[in-house]
Amino acid sequence: MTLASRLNAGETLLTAWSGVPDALTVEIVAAQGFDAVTLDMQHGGHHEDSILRSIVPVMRADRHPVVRIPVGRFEMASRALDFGAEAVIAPMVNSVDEARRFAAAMKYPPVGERSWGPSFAAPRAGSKDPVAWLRESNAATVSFAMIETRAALDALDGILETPGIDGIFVGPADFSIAWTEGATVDGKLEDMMETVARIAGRAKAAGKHAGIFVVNAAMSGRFVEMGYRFLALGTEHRYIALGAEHLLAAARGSLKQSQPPKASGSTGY
Ligand code: 3PY
Ligand code: MG
Repeated sequence: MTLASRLNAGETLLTAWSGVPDALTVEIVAAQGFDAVTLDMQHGGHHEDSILRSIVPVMRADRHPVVRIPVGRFEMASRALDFGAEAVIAPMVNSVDEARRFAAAMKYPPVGERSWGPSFAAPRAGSKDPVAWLRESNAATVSFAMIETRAALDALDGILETPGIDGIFVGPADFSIAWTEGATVDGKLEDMMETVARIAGRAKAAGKHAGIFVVNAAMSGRFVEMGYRFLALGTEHRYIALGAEHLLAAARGSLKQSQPPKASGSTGY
């Protein structure tokens, strides 16, 4: 099943968020039980070469490869798809014009202007039929436009109506900066949650997917209730820190339990 077909079926999918630009690290992340792995070129260290190589362990682990491109680098969206990504997340899509340019890079004609050349993607997917690839790719790929500014919120309905845009993805950290006019950064900010819920509602009404970066994993259920179905949890820094914290707490707890009782002060003589 493709990421697109699972989202279309209404499944809730959890994606890992990778910023360490190494296929060996991505291989470890892909083995952890997420449904997808998102390789981050915006704030993470991923670059063209690491994307090209890191998609392989994601596919081998039977996870969906997703790429977040840097701001405005829509040509990289086409390249990510040509390398085998199933979905692309474009940050800071603040206008209908930007949404159109993103969609143009994501979809083959007649919807968009994506140029032909799935030179890695087709063999990696085992496809030998170029016409079938052309026919099926537009529906099999997912374009997520990030909503993370007030301008994007104002343009939301136009972005959602743009042909070739399959969904929106909320960046709550940037959105909180916009919401508070630069006073704070807090992706959990209660004050903006009603609007975050409304964004998912408007996506649903437009027949499009809604995704969000989840800063506090315990809020995941609340986001699903709002209508979000593609939830990102990350990053490797966090996975390593949480794993180390867990192991050290277990080890230190067991050390305390196995300490011999404190000496009573008696010398025993
Ligand atoms: C944000 O929260 O602004 C993001 O872009 C998530 O990575
Ligand atoms: Mg952001």
